[in-house]
Amino acid sequence: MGNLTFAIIKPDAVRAGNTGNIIQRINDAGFKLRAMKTLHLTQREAEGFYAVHRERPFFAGLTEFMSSAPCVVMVLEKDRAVKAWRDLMGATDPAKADEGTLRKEFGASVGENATHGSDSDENAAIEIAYFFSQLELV
Ligand code: IDP
Ligand code: MG
Repeated sequence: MGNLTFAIIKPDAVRAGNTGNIIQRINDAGFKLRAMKTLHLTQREAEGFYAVHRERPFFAGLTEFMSSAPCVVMVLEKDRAVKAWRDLMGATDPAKADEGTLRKEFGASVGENATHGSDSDENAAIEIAYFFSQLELV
């Protein structure tokens, strides 16, 4: 599982028309796209996905945002995929993200920051299974 991670192109980036640009960057960085689909989460589904954050003050805003418009969910493959994808995304707050990262380029704020990435192999497996069946991983 160490070579897989779970990624989302969040509603802000989809709405802004940056889906294609972000997929191009994923491709250029050498990730293999194992699965991808567009979907519009319900607030309940967003709450399930972000359940670890339910006590945080931003939880209601986060789940409302994540269910506000369609997003693109993906399974990415690369050596040490979790770290590689987090490096490409950059810091959670786009204002603090390094030049050349996706959140620096496409993120607007700490909440609306264009992309999601798993933070561990264990959570990658859980997040992949939340959105995809084994049969959907090519
Ligand atoms: P990560 O996405 O870089 O792993 P987490 O701390 O896991 O960051 O937070 C999950 C998501 O919650 C962030 O990507 C962002 O959309 C949102 N978020 C995190 N911290 C804040 C905050 O302080 N205010 C508003 N939204 C936040
Ligand atoms: Mg996180």
